[in-house]
Amino acid sequence: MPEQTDDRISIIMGDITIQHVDAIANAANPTLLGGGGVDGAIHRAAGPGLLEECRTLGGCRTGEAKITKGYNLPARFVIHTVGPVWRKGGKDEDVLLAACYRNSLTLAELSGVKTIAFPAISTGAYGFPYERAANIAVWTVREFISTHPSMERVVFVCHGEKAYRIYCETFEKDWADHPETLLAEAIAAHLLMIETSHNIRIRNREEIVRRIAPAVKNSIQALSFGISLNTWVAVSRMTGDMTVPDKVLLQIVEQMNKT
Ligand code: AR6
Repeated sequence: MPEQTDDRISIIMGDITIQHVDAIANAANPTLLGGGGVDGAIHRAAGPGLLEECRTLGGCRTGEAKITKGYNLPARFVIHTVGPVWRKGGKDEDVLLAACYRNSLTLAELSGVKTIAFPAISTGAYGFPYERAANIAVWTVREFISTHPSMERVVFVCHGEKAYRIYCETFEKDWADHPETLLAEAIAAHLLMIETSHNIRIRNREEIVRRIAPAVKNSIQALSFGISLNTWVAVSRMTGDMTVPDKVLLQIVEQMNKT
C-alpha cells in the first residue's frame, strides 16, 4: 500500500474500516442510521451494535460530529460527521466541511483519541469537488494539530489511486504559502467556530472574510485573527444576531500586523 507521511499526517490508499487507529471518522447523513459509500462499509464491518447505538443519538446536523464505540472494527471509536451536500459553493459548503474535520478532531480529543483516520468526507454521494475537499481537509487538520499536541497522528484514507494522488499533491503544497482562498476558508472556519461556541450569528460574516483574507499572510495570522475576534465577542457579551463593527476589525488587523 503506498504511503506518504510526515511526522503526524499519513496519506494512504485503502479501506478505512481496517485501519488500526483509535478512531475512524464516518461520512454519515443527518439520520446517522447508515447509508451507502463509506458509511455502509463502516456499518457492515462494525456489525449491528453500531446501528443500535446510532439510534440513540438523535441524528446529527451538517458540520457537527457524534461519537460511538467501534464494535467489531479495529478502531475503538467511530466519529460520525455529516458533510455538506455540494450546491455549487453557495451554501457555506467550504466552511461546513472544515467544521466537520474540526468538530470531529475536537470530539476525538475529548475522548482521549490520539490517532484518527478520515475518509474524504462529502466527496462521494454528496458531490463535493475532490480537490477542493482535499485542500480543506488537509488545511483544517494541519491547523488543528499545530495547536493540539495531544493528537499524535491523523491518517487520510484515500479510496483509489486518483484520490491518493490528489491528497499527496495537496499535502506537498507549501504550508506557509497558502493561496488566499485557503486563508479565506480558514478565517471562515474560525468565524463559524466563534458563532457556534457563543451561540451567535455574525451578520457580516461574508464581508469579514472578504476583507480580512487579503490582509492575512499565513495560517498563524488567520488563527491570531480568530483568537482576537473570539476574545472581543466574549468580552462584548453579544448574543443572537450581531454585526462586528468596522472599528473592531481594523484594530484586530492592526494588532495582527504587529505580530
Ligand atoms: N474507505 C475509505 N474511503 C471510502 C470507502 C472506504 N471503505 N468507501 C468509500 N470511500 P461517500 P459522502 C470514499 O459517498 O459524499 C452515504 O450514503 C469515497 O470514494 O461515502 O460524504 C451516507 O449515509 C468518497 O471519496 O460519503 C450519506 O447519505 C468518500 O469515501 C452520504 O453517503 C466519501 O463518499 C454521504 O456522502
